Amino acid sequence: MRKHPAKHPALVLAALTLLLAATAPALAQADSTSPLREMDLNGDGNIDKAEMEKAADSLFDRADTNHDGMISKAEFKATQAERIAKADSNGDGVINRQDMAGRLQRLRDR
Ligand SMILES: [Ca+2]
Ligand SMILES: [Ca+2]
Repeated sequence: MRKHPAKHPALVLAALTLLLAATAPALAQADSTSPLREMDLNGDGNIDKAEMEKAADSLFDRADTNHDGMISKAEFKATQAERIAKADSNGDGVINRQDMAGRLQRLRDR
């Protein structure tokens, strides 16, 4: 029998890490064109608990590619690899400051 995700601290930590990794650029660049606006469903300029939970659910669902209700180590690694690939503009497998600045700019331009 599988453990419920809430009873598995490593999975909860993994989900929170995914959420923070996804929202940190948005929170750092909170302007009218940032992904923060996408999270702000009622447009009040703030992210309330319900909006954060919805964003977390969305991220969780994207990472849980086999839809078993849990993020496995492989799914977590795949999600992180996808994030690195999106930011790694020159394809050298690492993220430098220039890559990060470019990624933030692309998020702002969405
Ligand atoms: Ca809001
Ligand atoms: Ca899964």
